[in-house]
Amino acid sequence: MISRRQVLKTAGAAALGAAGGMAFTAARAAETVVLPFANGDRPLVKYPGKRALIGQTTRPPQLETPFGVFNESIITPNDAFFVRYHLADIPLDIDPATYRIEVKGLVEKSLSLSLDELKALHDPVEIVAVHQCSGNSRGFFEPRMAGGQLGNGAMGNARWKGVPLKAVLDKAGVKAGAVQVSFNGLDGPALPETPDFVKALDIDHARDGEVMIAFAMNGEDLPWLNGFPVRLVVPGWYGTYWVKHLAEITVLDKPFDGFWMQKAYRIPDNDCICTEPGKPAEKTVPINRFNVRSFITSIMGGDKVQAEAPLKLRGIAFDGGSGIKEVSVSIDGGKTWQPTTLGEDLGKYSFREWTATVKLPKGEHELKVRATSNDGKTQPEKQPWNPSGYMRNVIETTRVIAA
Ligand SMILES: Nc1nc2c(c(=O)[nH]1)N[C@H]1C(S)=C(S)[C@@H](COP(=O)(O)O)O[C@H]1N2
Ligand SMILES: [Mo]
Repeated sequence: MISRRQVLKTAGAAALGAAGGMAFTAARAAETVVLPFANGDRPLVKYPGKRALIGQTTRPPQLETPFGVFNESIITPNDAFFVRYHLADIPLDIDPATYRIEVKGLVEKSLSLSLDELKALHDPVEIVAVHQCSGNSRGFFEPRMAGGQLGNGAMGNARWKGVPLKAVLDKAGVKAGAVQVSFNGLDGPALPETPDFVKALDIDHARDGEVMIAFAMNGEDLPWLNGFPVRLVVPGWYGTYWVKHLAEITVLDKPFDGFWMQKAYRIPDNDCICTEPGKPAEKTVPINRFNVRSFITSIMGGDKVQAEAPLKLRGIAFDGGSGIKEVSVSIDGGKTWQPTTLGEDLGKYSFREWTATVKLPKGEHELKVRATSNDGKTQPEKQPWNPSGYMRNVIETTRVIAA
């Protein structure tokens, strides 16, 4: 329960005072991990409320989920969920008793909602949904580009619980002429020149009844680093819209003109969502829905398996909300494909488990997995390139040795 004042405490490490807010160092675990690309060495770091995760940056904290976690369960545990921030001045002291969410702009009546008032607006709704950073898997692009060199761990699947954003907007009364709604969290830039992190959705999207102000994740309060006490959940859309520590909602009569919508998080406006490697896009649009992806989780590249024996393969697939229709695997580098069995359906926005049993002759093998979604989309054999390294969804290859 959210009741008392909560402060993010550092575990096993000293908190350091710094200009522009409290920076904190996390305990560094003894181990390191190597992501499978050049310069892939990463420390494992332990933050409050988190198990040891792959450290990408420390100020602000950015953590990636070790890939093995996705084989533990279809729901990603809160303490293993990835963390991404843009701005160094993250909130370190939040009092849920005095927390307020402002709703303003083109509305009949501006609101300043306490957490209790928010919860009283509507019966809680729940949705299982994948949350994924636009730059998930960026480190695998060739040629490489600037940005966080992420492996495949900037994603996770959780059961989110909250209040539909629509209920909040209806309470305020959206006026005619509304075009977009912008969302701002409590974090801010360390330097005044840096633009604050603010995102926006079209008014119809914001009122679709699915976009949610979430206050719980997998049956618990949101972890601090995942947006305590409330965050936006935008099912099927990239994580950049899932504003954490949500404090300000503004209804606008024109498209939001802030940096993080107009300059950042944009993709080439063409069918392949691609450019010639190294070239900028002529025309761009804001990034939006996930494309379809799938992974083998039960074995990792380089693993040794038993030859000529039944080998159970398992993994996950997801897309931007049409749901997974089928998943196929190949044990011969993509020449032939065989069907897999889909697991329990937790909803069209969730990870979907798949399993298959294969038999490998002695030698080295390239295992591949390919998902098709209900809207008929599938994964490409060759990854199209884009300047920001977003939306990677190439058919994944796992190399194993059968002996
Ligand atoms: N307040 C705030 N919300 C934010 C961000 C941020 O920098 N500040 N980053 C966004 C991006 S790009 C991603 S991928 C997700 C990451 O959410 P997580 O840290 O819970 O994994 O938060 C989104 N919401
Ligand atoms: Mo992101």
